[in-house]
Amino acid sequence: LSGHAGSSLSPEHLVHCMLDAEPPQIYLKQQLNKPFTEASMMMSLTNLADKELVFMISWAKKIPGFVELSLPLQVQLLECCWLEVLMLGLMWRSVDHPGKLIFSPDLKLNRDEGSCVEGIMEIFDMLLAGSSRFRELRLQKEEYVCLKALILLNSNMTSAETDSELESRSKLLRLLDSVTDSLVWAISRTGLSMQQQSARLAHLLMLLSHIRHLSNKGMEHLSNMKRKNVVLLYDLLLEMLDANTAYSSRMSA
Ligand code: AOE
Repeated sequence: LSGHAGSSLSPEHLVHCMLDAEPPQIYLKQQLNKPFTEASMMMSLTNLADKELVFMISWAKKIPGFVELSLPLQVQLLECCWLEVLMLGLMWRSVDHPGKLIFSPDLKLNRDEGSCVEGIMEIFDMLLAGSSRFRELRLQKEEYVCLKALILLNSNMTSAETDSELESRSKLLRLLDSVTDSLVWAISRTGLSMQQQSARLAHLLMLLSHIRHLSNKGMEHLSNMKRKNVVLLYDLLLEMLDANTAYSSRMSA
């Protein structure tokens, strides 16, 4: 029997599937007049994230073995990791644009543009630092798709397990192993010495802890934004009435 999860996918084939599962580029198609206000920037970002989350669900389902996990586990994994996955995607899109965050082809922001949203520059700086690190490491797309799947599959390692979830959990662990094999395979293509390959694996995996930290900071920031809702909602309503742009009700719920 092969050691790979669910099926007998080779590491190379799994990487191929994950490349195929990549979500499309998203355009905002709403040209808000710069300069941004706090409300208009948050509205654009929320609008973008809303669209991305729809594609994220399709992405997850295309990762071989994911839909074989129990539905509650699938939901739990996505709930835990969505901001990390968005952030890794953002860093990847920004990797060739030092000092800029490429949220979408029509929403490219530099750190100073974050000054209109309270507390966002600190997050921008951490995102830019992550992106620089990937640039420094010359992250390959094959490695990137493995890291993103690892974030998804590793996101709820701390959550309590029940007996009914034991089977799903062992499936999950096998899936994690096969994505890890894929990452090792992707690294092996770089033509580095064995020792350098091990060091690269360590560096890439250590970046995941930075991304988890960033996601926690981002969540904190988002909930602070939500607390300021009274002000924000008023501004949002004003702008909506003015520009007639659609926005998600989630931020104001
Ligand atoms: C990062 C990458 C990206 O592609 C888009 C965005 C947009 C907003 C950004 C964030 C980011 C980076 C961190 C920022 C944040 C705004 C403030 C924060 C800069 O500091 C994120 C906008 C998020 C809008 C909230 C949407 C609600 C999502 C709820 C998700 C959920 O509850 N479930 C169950 C997940 C469903 C899984 C698919």
